[in-house]
Amino acid sequence: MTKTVRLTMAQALTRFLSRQMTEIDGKKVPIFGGVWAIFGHGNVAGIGEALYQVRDELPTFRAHNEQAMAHAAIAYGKANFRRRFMAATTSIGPGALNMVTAAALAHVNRLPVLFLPGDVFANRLPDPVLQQAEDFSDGTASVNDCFRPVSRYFDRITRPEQIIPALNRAMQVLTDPAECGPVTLSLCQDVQAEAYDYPETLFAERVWTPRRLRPDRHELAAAVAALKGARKPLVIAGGGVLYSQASGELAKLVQGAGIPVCETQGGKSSLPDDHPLNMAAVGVTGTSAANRLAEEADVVLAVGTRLQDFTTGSWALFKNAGRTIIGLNTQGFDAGKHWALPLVADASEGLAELSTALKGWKAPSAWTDNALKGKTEWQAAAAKATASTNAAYPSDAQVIGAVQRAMGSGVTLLHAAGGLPGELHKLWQAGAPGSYHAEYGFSTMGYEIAGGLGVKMAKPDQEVVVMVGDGSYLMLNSEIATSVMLGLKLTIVLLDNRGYGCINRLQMATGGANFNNLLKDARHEVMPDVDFAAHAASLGAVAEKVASIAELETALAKAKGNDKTTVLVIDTDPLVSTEAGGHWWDVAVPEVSSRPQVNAARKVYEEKKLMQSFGD
Ligand SMILES: Cc1ncc(C[n+]2csc(CCOP(=O)(O)OP(=O)(O)O)c2C)c(N)n1
Ligand SMILES: [Mg+2]
Repeated sequence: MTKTVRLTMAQALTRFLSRQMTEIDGKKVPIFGGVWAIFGHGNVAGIGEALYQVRDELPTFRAHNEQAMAHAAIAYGKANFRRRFMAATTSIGPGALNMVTAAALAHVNRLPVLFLPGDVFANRLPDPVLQQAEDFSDGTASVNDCFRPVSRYFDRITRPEQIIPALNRAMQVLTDPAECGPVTLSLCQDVQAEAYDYPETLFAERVWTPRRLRPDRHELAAAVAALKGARKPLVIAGGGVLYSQASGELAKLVQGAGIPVCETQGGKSSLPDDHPLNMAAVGVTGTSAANRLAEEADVVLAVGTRLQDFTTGSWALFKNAGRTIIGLNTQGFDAGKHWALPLVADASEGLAELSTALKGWKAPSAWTDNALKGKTEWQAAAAKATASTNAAYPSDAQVIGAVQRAMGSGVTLLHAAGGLPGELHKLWQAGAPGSYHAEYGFSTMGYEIAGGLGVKMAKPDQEVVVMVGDGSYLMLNSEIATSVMLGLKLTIVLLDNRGYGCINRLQMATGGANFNNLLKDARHEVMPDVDFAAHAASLGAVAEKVASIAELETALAKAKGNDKTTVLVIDTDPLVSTEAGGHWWDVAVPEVSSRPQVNAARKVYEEKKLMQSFGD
């Protein structure tokens, strides 16, 4: 007879989560770093009671906003290279839906997170309950169905025993490098509290190790043949290099064969910025060093990248007509994109096998030397953009220079939206793998501060520096208070250009009037003058407004000694961005307009569109 234990569904769930382990550096650790929770109707009585039972093995953390706590959970998974992750639970209705945007963020970025939103009563007796939407024609619909398209696995638990196969499936998805993404177990509130005789074996300790898929023989042979025939090979390193912790194998391959490397937003820090073969950022926000190689490359080895438009310059970047793209990716969907030669494998395993097969082969030295020269030229341009200044309104690049000088490359730098991603991708000199944390798959405003908190939980000994614009800050800043409460220090640099600077620039570039982006161009009775330092201080942070780049550097140096979250505010220029580097990006310009500026922009747009290649 199977031995059983009588538990509520929620108790079974939390007990199960607390028994899942992984091994990091030979040490067994819980795979779940904890559970973020905002309680309410639909989770306080069920999941809330169950989390209390396991609070010593599976800590619960309280936040101020469900989207933000989900950001923290997701950032934790990313900072752990997807080897460990967190869960997040909410009440039904608004609490649950507040996590949907974060679910999409994790879905796009292929990051593991377990969502446990409360759901309506499975028995429907008290319907409609508080916070329940009513569908006139579908009795099974609930607002939590919104999680379906943004979850890699979605299940609604309407009977207590359903949690048994659901947890199995959840763990498979969370730990599978190819399928990895958000899992949503939507927990009907009555079912959370229902008891069932669960088999004791469900709660046995399990140790999950990452699956490292090795390449198929034929795919490997085709990739090796393509690379051996290359005159101008180039590697694009994406986030998959970091998740696979393949930096060592990447360095070995490219050093052996003299192949230059460029990095996507997700893949930046795959090699340190000062690695001679690292051409750094590629694409729309790329360096001149990387982009001129991408234009000419005849074989592009794309490793662990989704090849999104910022990487490919909306498919106008690669100009060598006879080029071959090799897609080394653990996920077949990505490996075969744009008719690439697929090489389905874990990045580390795939790179190792390519190294072995290419032993003794070298790219033509003229190509490698040309790359090194291009890097030197780029470094001079970047140094100019980031140099110190006395300007009253410095550029984002000049602020980045100050942060880099004050903090070095040893910190973990985090950003997500606004003008900063482009500038940081080009200009930040990253150190160790994972030290550059960008959320630029979904580019969610409001990821920054909560994301920083998640990174700090994953790397408590690291200085975590968050760079954020005034727009993103105003959208979601509440977890500053949580960082103070948990004693998890962040250094937040807030660039106040009084509006949505990058969108204003995009508006101008597409012929638009300055309209509704900068505060001065928005309908107003009173011009807002937000005192960000006072605001951050009210949340418990150490906060200061600095008047210059020099003051910022001094304040950052001082902040290193603080053990409390520190917010440094600086006014910046909304109109300037770094001219050097970069590439065209496809943003559709209106075909007809009464504005001559729009018509002129449309003409340029139509010319640029001709650079795009289709069918590859
Ligand atoms: C949630 C969300 N809403 C809207 C956008 C579109 N968007 C991208 S950047 C941006 C402006 C960001 O303003 P700020 O943080 O001040 O940065 P700045 O552009 O001024 O550098 C907007 C509205 C987004 N990425 N995310
Ligand atoms: Mg701004």
